[in-house]
Amino acid sequence: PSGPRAVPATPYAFTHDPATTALVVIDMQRDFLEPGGFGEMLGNDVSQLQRVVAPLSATLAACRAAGMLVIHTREGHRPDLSDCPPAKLVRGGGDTRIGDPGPRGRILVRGEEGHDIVDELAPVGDEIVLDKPGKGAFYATDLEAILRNAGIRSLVVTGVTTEVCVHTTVREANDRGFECLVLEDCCGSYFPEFHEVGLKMIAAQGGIFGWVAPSGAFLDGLV
Ligand code: TIU
Repeated sequence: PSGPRAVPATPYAFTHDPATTALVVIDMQRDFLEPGGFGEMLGNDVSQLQRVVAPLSATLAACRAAGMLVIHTREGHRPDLSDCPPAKLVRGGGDTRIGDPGPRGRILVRGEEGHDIVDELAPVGDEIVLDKPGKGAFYATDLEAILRNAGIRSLVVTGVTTEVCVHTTVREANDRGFECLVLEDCCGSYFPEFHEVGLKMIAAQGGIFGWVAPSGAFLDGLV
């Protein structure tokens, strides 16, 4: 089918048209999902994020088949770290820092293996890959221009981590007038309780900055 459809969601149905909806996949990088990267450097158990890969892979395939705009983001910095705020560079307190060598190359640096997206979710064809220096995908990027030029009104937001880059991006998008549906099983956190409460914060107060649904509810209405 074509045209608008309603996805059963919290706090109420999310109405969108796939022709004006983009799938946004946030930071599904080795640096966050695999040992030896930025996520582990910060003291996290990176295995917590693995459960996101399978449902997100299925969602990505369905959105591609539906002809939706797909945008992948990656958090990271220029090799000379000139776009990394000193405050971010020193944060974390560990021995290893952004830019230091790791098992998959320099940590959180563009062009390194660890910085790239995991194989299962690799971009295909002309899908947009957007490099961002911060947590939000709108900060210091051309994301807003890309979305407006493509006539996008709604975002289906996925990726990691729920309460950091996903939340920041959804807040930024909401303030810019985009309607956001967050797929609960397609995002994840190193802290299960932050994931749960992070999702609640989005949909509370009548959907204060978005909607939340399982990917199945979104995919059921897509094809
Ligand atoms: N540390 C953490 O939870 N997240 C990040 O640093 N970046 C993203 O969420 N992508």
